[in-house]
Amino acid sequence: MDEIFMDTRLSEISAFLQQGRAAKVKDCVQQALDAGIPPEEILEKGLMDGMNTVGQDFKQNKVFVPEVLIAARAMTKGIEVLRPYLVAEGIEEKGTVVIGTVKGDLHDIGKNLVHMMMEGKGLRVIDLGVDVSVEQYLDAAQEYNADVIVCSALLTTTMSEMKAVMDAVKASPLAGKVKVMIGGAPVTQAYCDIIGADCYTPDAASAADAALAFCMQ
Ligand code: B1M
Repeated sequence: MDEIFMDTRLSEISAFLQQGRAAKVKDCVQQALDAGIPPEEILEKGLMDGMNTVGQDFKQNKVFVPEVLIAARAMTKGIEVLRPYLVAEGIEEKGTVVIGTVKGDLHDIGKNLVHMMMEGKGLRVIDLGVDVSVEQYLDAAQEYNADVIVCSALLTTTMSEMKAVMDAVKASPLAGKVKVMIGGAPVTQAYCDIIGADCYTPDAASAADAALAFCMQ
């Protein structure tokens, strides 16, 4: 494929996302797919590129919460179009994952991507949504006989909830049976080591690989 053509299409998606133009983002993502641009490229160089720019602008007070929210909605619309291309349908389930964004945290775009990539690997994903308490993670893990609990956090102020989940799992009958994976923009391998979680991954694709590996153990 012509690289200039591809870069132009992806820059267009990024720009429309930054402007919060959901319908345009949706159309452009579909057009890019129809033109044969790989879904992973559309996700990373189109949608995520746009959202990263919005994040930087937000940090520098160039845009504010309403604009960020509108951009986030546009991103969700774009991801909806990509979903069938990223998730393989009708494959045998290889394990069960309970996922959620930790208590106090309402960011869900990254968590939804992790969800989608894990489904794409043939995992059954129980999504508890956002603002998930320690008890909700543990109850769901028990109810669905989960292999893995996945915690996402986007705020430095909510990361400590991951330690609370870890401590609760260690003190419960799930200890040794369920793996706890953590991730999200402020989370690091060093933090994972400190709280004794089983795994940290920086992105959704590697989270899906790691969860699958735990389920196949
Ligand atoms: Co918020 N926000 N936000 N926000 N927001 C950030 C996170 C921030 C970094 C912006 C900034 O200052 N530059 C900042 C946090 C600062 C900090 O804590 N250090 C921030 C802030 C301050 C806030 C509020 C406090 C603002 C306010 O009200 N004054 C508020 C908090 C609300 C709350 O949660 N209680 C708030 C609100 C919002 C919106 C509601 C407007 C909206 C969220 C909408 C939604 O999610 N439905 C929003 C958004 C969109 C952002 C930014 C701009 C983008 C986040 C995003 O969706 N990125 C963000 C800035 C940024 O991150 N650049 C920001 C795209 C997404 C694909 O990436 O979620 O990182 P991400 O996921 C990645 C990886 O992290 C990883 O995989 C994904 C891709 O591969 N990953 C995992 C995620 N979870 C994983 C779990 C895993 C593994 C990997 O488990 C194994």
